[in-house]
Amino acid sequence: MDAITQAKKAAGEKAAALVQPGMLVGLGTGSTAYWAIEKIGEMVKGGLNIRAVATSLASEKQARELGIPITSFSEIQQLDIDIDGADEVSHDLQIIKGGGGALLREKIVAMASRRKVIVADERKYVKTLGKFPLPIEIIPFGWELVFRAVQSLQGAPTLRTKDDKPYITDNGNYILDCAFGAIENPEQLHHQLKAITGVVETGLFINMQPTVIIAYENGDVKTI
Ligand code: ABF
Repeated sequence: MDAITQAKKAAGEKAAALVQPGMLVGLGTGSTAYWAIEKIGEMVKGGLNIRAVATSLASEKQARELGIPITSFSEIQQLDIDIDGADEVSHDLQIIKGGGGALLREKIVAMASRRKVIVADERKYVKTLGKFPLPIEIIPFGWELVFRAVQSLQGAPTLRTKDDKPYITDNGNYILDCAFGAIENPEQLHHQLKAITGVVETGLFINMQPTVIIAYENGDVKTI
């Protein structure tokens, strides 16, 4: 296992250790959250009694295969803890997510969680957001209008594709990856984007006061 994967695994497992009996847990998406779900699966096999809501069909499949009981917001009102990855985490704990295409369900789950835990390897921990192109989820109808509106905000958008066709999210929407460059005021940009008709959600997770677990290739794991 290479050093980055070992770091992701360490971060995911440290987050999983925060899960207590009886908790309602949000399960994130991506290769770091993957390790938290694996560890939680082991804990469930060992008798831990929890229920979970997954942030993607992929994470739900992984959880079910591990025997993690899955619930939904038709049965519960709030989650106790959400463990998820990130594409960038700024030093003032603002976050870009969505590289994995799951930003909408991730934000719904995060907003429904009392405690948000972000797990990431050191490469994701940055001074200022924006080196990673900001993903935004948009409605397919009239996507070209949203594309042009993002261009007018200097967002240099790209329609995300898969197998030469538009990438379709678990919710049936498209994603624009927007290269704004350094994002000095993420909250302002988030609201500017949300004001565009056809934008469903942005990958800017702002002012969520997350617990952030950063794992380093040298084996250190830091909780912020
Ligand atoms: C998901 O995890 C996405 O929001 C984010 O893009 C991704 C990070 O991926 P990884 O953990 O695989 O680096 O939450």
